[in-house]
Amino acid sequence: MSSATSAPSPDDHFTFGLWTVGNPGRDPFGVETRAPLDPVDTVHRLADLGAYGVSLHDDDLVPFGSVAAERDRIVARFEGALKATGMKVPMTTVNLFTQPVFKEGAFTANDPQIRRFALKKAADAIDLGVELGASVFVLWGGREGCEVDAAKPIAAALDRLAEAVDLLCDYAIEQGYDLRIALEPKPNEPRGDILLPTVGHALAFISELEHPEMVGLNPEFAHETMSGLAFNHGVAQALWQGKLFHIDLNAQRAGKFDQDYRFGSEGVRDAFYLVKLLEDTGWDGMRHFDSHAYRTEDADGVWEFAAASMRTYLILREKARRFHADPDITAAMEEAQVAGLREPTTPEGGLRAIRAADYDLAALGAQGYGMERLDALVDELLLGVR
Ligand SMILES: [Mn+2]
Repeated sequence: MSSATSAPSPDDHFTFGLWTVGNPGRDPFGVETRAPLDPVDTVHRLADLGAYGVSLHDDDLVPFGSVAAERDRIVARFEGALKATGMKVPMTTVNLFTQPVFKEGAFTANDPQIRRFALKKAADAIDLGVELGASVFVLWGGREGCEVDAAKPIAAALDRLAEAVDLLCDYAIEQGYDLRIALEPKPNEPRGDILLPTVGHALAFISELEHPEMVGLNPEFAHETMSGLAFNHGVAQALWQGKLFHIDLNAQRAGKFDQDYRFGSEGVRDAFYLVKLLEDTGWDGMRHFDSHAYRTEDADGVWEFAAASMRTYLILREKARRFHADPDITAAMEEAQVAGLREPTTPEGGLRAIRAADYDLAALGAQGYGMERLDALVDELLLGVR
């Protein structure tokens, strides 16, 4: 049996948000179709399936408004499940979007009192994450945006967003926490437009922060695809800039609502190139699924969804291995001059030599690259006939 069909193991670093398998099937037009899950049961089920760990929003584990004693009891019980299973919590995040208080924004709400409450909640969530062993804290600003442009000067909102991230970095430093912050871009939904809509916007924003070295990205497949962008290109640039701190895997069709489908269920080719990128570059972080089962599913369907998410990743990982081992693909890549791109452009003599040289434009313009053949070979690989 190939490794594609072997069972997932903790070494594969698969993680799931508590909110993913715990998604109760609610949508804007319909109520829940599934019962809530106990986070302790979720940890045990995912451990049985071969996952490495779970991630969570503060409110996924400790219901909003819980008093301190209740919080401590819940956390202790959850830590018991982690200990019993060996499951880890590599990433946590803060829910700054569900409660009515955040309807106009959190870190970028017009009302300073709301911004201060959001920071208090985020600092509490950082404490919780560190207590659970997390080294990445994700900030997804779902409510940081607007529908009424007249009511939200964007530059001022970005000032407040930077101020909030700076304060949280200062807090982590003061506490001596080994923690990095990962921003998660998204173009829209639930707000009409959201700040830091793409990987590119977020990378540029980070350069304006007081502690840019502590802040990176948690890009999500669905979110970049919603913008019509190539997710694997965004991830490649984040890696290139040393800013891939975490990643959210799922599936999405461009031009649709935020679908959060099971990884690989749409855009298999995009998913393949993403997996190939992560594996080729030796990504040693989490393969984190931020997705949910279809609303049609009962509890059995949810665990099928979780198992299939990991299995699809492993199949694509095996396809990436075969890509490199396939002599026809290797030959087609040579014809496509792929290796030439790794060669520095500048010859001895620099720009002066470049300007002095003659170029056979007719020959350069006439050469073929054989990329149709290369592309078709990749299709054959993905379709299982090579
Ligand atoms: Mn996400």
